[in-house]
Amino acid sequence: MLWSKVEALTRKEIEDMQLERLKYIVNYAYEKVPFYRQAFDRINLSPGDINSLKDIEKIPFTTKDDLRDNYPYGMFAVPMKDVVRIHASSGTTGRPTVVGYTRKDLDTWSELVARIAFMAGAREHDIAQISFGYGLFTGALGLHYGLERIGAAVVPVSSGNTERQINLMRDFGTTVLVSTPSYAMYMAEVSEEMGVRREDIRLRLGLFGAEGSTKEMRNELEKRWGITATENYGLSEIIGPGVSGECDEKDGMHIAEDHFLAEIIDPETGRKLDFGEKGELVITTLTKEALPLLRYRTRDITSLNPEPCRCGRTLLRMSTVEGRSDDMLIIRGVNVFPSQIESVLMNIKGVGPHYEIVVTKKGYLDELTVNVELADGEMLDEYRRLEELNAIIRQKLKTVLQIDAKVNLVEPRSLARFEGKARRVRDLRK
Ligand code: DLL
Repeated sequence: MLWSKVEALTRKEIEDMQLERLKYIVNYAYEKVPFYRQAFDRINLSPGDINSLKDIEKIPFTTKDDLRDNYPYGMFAVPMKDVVRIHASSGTTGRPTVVGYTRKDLDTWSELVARIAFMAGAREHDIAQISFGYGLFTGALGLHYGLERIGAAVVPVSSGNTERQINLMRDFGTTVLVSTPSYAMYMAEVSEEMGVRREDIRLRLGLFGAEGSTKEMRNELEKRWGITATENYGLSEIIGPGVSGECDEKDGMHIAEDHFLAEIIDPETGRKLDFGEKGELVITTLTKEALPLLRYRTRDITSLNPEPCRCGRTLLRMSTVEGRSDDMLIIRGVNVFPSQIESVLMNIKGVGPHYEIVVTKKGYLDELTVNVELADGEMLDEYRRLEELNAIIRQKLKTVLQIDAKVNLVEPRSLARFEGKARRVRDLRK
């Protein structure tokens, strides 16, 4: 079942709609945002030069630095009297990225989150526990209003206080869990420790997002909770959650193409890549009022699939994000994504889903260390089995990454747990 007819338009229909909206938004951004006027004027580009979807390639990219340079409201296209909500993403360094919404933007946002939640299987009879942190982060309020729009009963518990989360989940009969995948994993562990029985929990669906997770990690979440685990994607700059999400086929995340035009580029050269090719996702907002962004570089690495889905939807699907281009580690000259390491670990029996990646420098040489928790702590007493397991992991990592890694098998529950976005990489080289 579709939430909206737009989800099953033909490619021609969706592209016609996109072109019309693209022309409008380019004009709008040029007229209302000095940053864009200058960027166009600098290269002698006029909004009237955009007459086909391909013409978008004439437009320069927008980056996170542009938003930071215009902190806080410099890229807004409307006066503050028309802004009704502000969010921000903290980032690890420097100024936060500030985003604004008009009333219409909020309406679009709720609609798009409703769409991805419905697509994943959420319905009006559901009880949805939002375990994202409420605040400037777009995750909690985004899912909150989207799920309300579907008619689900929203429980705005926020993140943290994990035992309480589990108690509420049991007592309130939560059926849909909204959180990061890493927090859902942590919650599963706490629930097991509390001795909560499966039959006392009614959870059936996970809406997971805001950070990368491998298919293997989501399979593990399905097993532990006895649920369907879906993932969805978004970023504050573009709107927050609601940019794309999986349907119940769980074979790529359908992009809301009526509101966002997606491209894939080579992050090194900026050259546009074809369907199926892996590169950096670039998004143009087609309908945003407060903060229109043209060709925004998300830094997220993915690919696009135009094949209609078995679910009947025709919206482009983006693959699970492999990582952010700025998360990519270069170790002894080799590109390594943390997600590759996660995939390897999740396929090995005997280790759990909690791990940490540490990169150091010894002399001139980079060293990669992977700390991973044993599933069963008793193994620590059996030197030979430990050595065998360690050798297997090292060998599999080497096959996938092409470099040697040091592996430490550590006690269950000894590594950090996360209530929001996980931070699994420590790069100590700088
Ligand atoms: O994380 C928006 C969101 C909230 C999406 C809740 C889904 C659910 P930011 O805090 O601005 O916004 O972070 C955006 O998070 O550029 C990606 O690098 C990463 N990210 C978000 N969803 C996924 C995902 C929200 N499904 C940044 N897979 C993005 C991988 C994701 N990375």
